[in-house]
Amino acid sequence: MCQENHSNTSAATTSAAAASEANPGNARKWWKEAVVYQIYPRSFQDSNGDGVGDLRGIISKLDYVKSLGVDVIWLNPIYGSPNDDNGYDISDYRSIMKEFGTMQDFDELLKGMHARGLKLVMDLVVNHSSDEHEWFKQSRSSRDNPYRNYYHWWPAEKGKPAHRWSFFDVNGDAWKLDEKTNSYYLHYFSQKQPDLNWENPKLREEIFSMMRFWFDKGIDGFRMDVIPFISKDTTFPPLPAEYHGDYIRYYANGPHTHEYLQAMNKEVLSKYDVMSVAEGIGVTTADALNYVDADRHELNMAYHFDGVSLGLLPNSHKIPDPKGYSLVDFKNIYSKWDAVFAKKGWGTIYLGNHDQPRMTTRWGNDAPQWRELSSKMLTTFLLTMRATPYYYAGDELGMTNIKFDKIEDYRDIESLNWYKLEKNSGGDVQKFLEAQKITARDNGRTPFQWEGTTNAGFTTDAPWLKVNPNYTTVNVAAEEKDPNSCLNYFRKLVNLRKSNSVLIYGRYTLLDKDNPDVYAYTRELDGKKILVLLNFKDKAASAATGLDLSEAKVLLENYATPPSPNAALRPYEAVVYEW
Ligand code: TEU
Ligand code: CA
Repeated sequence: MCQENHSNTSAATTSAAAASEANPGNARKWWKEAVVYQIYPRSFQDSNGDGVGDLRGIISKLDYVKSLGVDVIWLNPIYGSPNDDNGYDISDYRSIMKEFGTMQDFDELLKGMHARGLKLVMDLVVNHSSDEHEWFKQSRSSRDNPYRNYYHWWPAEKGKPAHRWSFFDVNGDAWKLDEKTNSYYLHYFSQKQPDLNWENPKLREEIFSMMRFWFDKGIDGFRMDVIPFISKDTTFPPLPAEYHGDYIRYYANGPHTHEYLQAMNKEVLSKYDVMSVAEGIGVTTADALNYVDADRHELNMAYHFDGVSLGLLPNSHKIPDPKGYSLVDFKNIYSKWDAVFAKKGWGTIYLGNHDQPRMTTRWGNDAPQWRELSSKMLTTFLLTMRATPYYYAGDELGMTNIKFDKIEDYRDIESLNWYKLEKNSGGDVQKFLEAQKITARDNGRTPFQWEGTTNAGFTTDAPWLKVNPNYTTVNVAAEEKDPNSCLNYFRKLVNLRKSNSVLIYGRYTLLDKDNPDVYAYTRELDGKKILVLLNFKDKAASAATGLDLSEAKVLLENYATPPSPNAALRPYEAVVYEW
């Protein structure tokens, strides 16, 4: 639900609107024209009845994925891992996690994707490895082991190193004392995810060699996990005052990040026709082009966190603001990011992924009467902006948060450790659990809902994470039969985007910027003009676009009956006009 809240960033919108006098001639690339569909392998389809999704399960669903009209599949990590963080703790970068299958299964999956004209982007998780990786086993065994400097160590006799904040540690402490060599090692994430030392050229070469291994197998790109964090000032000074306690910003501004990414591009990426996208944590509009300006020969795209962080209380464990979020702020954020890439670089756009709750719950309205309409409205936003859409599997069905009541139902280390941290520090665990119903990552990781049968057709065994009870109505089988379903709306919208390059490359202009209910914007290219109207509220609302729509043509609309051009928009109404 969103709440009116006039922010003081309207000036930014004006400059953003002015600045987005885009150079529609941005160089055309396949990855700019693609729709990316993200599959969380653990939750997509279980082929062998162990309750965990796997590669053969994905193989069995490739025709479904193809039927969506998408072009690229982003697969979350499938490498050898003890799954402390569901595969984001890699113990063998050149093998397939045993729960997910074998390298032969992978080869068949890749072949099946390519045979259908689908590209595969894998997850590159190289800020850290698992503590069960051979490198770390060697590194921690002695101070003079050849692998010692593959990680960041601090000899205990020098005293405790300056504080570093950890995302997942139950004490928020990113330094762990390792008895064997009486030294601390650094882990921005869990204790089982030690940070790799990118200042070591041997480690960099190991990573580049591993990347070549996968590119030589034929994959089409990498999504790069927390890649802005890879370079560290290894003197580990106290957090510089100018960061005002913002560790994430400090982590993202390491001394050699861009040097290493330029080396990665020169030595690996530039040798293949592949795409690269940074998980741009800690990256702001001020430094985004440093990563994706094509003239810098680093990466192609980055995704930001400004949008998905909106409406959360600051310095909290993702506690939603009781006032909800301001649509005016939402519009400003996505408008300013469009302006960043008006002339150089290229943007991405997403609302859902494996780290996010379901977009319909977080940004729309998952009440039964509004679920479908608001889901289609949000999908319209994602597929009509000037950026490559990263669309999360299940959102095409209008899947929603499962909203667990008990901590015992959670599996995500983030929720489990934050709960312990709250409990140990005397925090309000009930308030935390209430907030997790809206923002916890596990809400986006519940099994994909294929059918209205047991476990939604995801598995024949007990699923690793509970299935949302609404699977009986929210599922592929039911939605295939309904021409007005979220699923079929998604297909129409993908087709609309891909058959109208104005929706890909066209200049974006925000209209009626202070409207607290409606997001209105135009896209223009070579004389083609599109108007998108999105009512983000559960009530009628109008937009002052200043445009004469009497001759406008409705290209797509999320209600069964056509809109009245001069009447107010109906609740959660989305309309795409050509005018
Ligand atoms: O995410 C980075 C990250 O910080 C997220 O965990 C997210 O910002 C966090 O949930 C905010 O509370 C990447 C991966 O996408 C995530 O799944 C991993 O857990 C993390 O890195 C460590 O690899
Ligand atoms: Ca399985």
